[in-house]
Amino acid sequence: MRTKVITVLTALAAVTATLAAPAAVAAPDPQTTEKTRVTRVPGTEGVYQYTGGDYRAQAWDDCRSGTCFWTEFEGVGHMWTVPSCGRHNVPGDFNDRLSSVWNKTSSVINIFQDANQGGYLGPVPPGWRGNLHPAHNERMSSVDAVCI
Ligand SMILES: [Ca+2]
Repeated sequence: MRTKVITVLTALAAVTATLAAPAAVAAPDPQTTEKTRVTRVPGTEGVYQYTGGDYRAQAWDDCRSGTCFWTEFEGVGHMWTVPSCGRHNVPGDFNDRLSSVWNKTSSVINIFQDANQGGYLGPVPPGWRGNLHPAHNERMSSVDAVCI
């Protein structure tokens, strides 16, 4: 079992950063900063579990490449990275729970409310980062990442 642990130091104030702003490293504040442990979940590719006192700390920076989805708004909570281009069902623990996304690829990611690409919700354009549309929040069950 391979475990990846990343230490994230973030101030709670970073959560209020605007969506349009580039990912910035907030200055650590000893009053509000705690260590967050990010652990790869075995058995499901691209799934990371956030634990620790500030598990809600902003996690945009943890999305290294590909397309990342989070279980809460503003890139916090648990993160799932789409494993490759093509069609994928959302892993079980994330089904109907995803709320924000960062598409770091150069292709469109189409999202669907049902498994196996049923019930098209809409596209996530290349480079787009932010919260899912309120009507799509916690409904997503599959994706189709366009291969280019
Ligand atoms: Ca669904």
